[in-house]
Amino acid sequence: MKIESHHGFATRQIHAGKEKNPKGALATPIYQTSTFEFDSVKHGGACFAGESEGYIYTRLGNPSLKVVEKKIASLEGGEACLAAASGMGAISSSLWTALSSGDEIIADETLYGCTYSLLAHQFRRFGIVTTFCDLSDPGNLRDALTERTKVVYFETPCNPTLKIIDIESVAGIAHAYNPAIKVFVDNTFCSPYLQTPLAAGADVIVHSATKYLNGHGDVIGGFVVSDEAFIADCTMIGLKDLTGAVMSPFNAYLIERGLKTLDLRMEKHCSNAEKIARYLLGHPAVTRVYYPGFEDFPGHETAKRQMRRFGGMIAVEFNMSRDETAAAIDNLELCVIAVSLGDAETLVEQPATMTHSTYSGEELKASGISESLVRISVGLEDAEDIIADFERVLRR
Ligand code: LCS
Repeated sequence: MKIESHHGFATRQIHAGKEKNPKGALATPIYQTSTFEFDSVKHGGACFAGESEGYIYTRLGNPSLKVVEKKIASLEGGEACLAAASGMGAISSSLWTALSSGDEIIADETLYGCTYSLLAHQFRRFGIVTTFCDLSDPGNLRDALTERTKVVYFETPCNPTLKIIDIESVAGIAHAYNPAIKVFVDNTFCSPYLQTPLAAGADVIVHSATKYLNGHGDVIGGFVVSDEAFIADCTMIGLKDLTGAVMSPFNAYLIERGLKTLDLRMEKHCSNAEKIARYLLGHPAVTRVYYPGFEDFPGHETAKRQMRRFGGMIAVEFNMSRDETAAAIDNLELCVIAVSLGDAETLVEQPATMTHSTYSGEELKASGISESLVRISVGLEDAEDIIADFERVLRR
């Protein structure tokens, strides 16, 4: 049966992209092959010339990857998708494709640490300059745009402070200034179940599939979603020549498997996060809770408009120093001290010490990331047990 855009999210997360395979297997086979046999030299030549559709070599395409790419494109409402070896592979393959020496990026100042490092430090070595500003006030974008701006880049909610950026406003301002500007949104924290940035006017979506999309903590992967032409360039230039960051067929299989339960997992992540955020807010040892679901959280109204629910991520500050906070959370027993997010297990980390250690002390301050901040990726356990784990630690 052909799966179309009018089918519901759950139907698409299970069936979209699937192809009937020759042996009739229900699950997508893992095409664990680096290269593909041609019928003849002539056939091989036609494949290379783009005159025949056959597969050539897994860095250029593979049936296991194709299925999951089509599924993600369907869920995000995009024309096409490219799988990559990691979220950073997706980000670098797509940005290298969009940019040349002399171009400028405007990015929000609160980003995942390695994305920040790429934009703030690495691109600079190749003559690409990033201007950082607070895009939660879209007016700041107007002041930052120049004739050289090629890309506007942000996450929403931002890692790790969950700051909300209005996708429609930012894309509107960027495109009014220059329709050729590509607005990139990193949709990792939401997954397409909670938010579809292309529908709000963005041009390119990047994902770390390591997180909610796979959802089981056993894969590193990424995706780029956009129009056919840009994805073709990302494939044939960004990934093929510049980064080589190809996803393995086995990881494509695991992600496709994880995606079949994305909506169910996201609902539970969101419900659990809601309960834990409320518990933390009422605790005397807690000085601040960052959670977009609270009515007084800046950006709450925008979050309500552009997200289906408020997500599974929380950040929190306690009435303790950075070191005291670290010592306290070391005593958690059920929750795991680990980076990454979106897994079944509740993962707790200190961004200033771990995921955002690429920021200097001053940069952390400018981005609103306090040094004692703790980030919680709320898992799929029983909320009562997660709360009991924090309660035991905070009572000390
Ligand atoms: N984008 C966001 C928003 C991320 O949080 C991460 C990784 C990436 C991109 C990069 O994806 P990767 O290459 O790791 O698949 N974030 C991590 C985090 O917060 N903890 O550990 C990794």
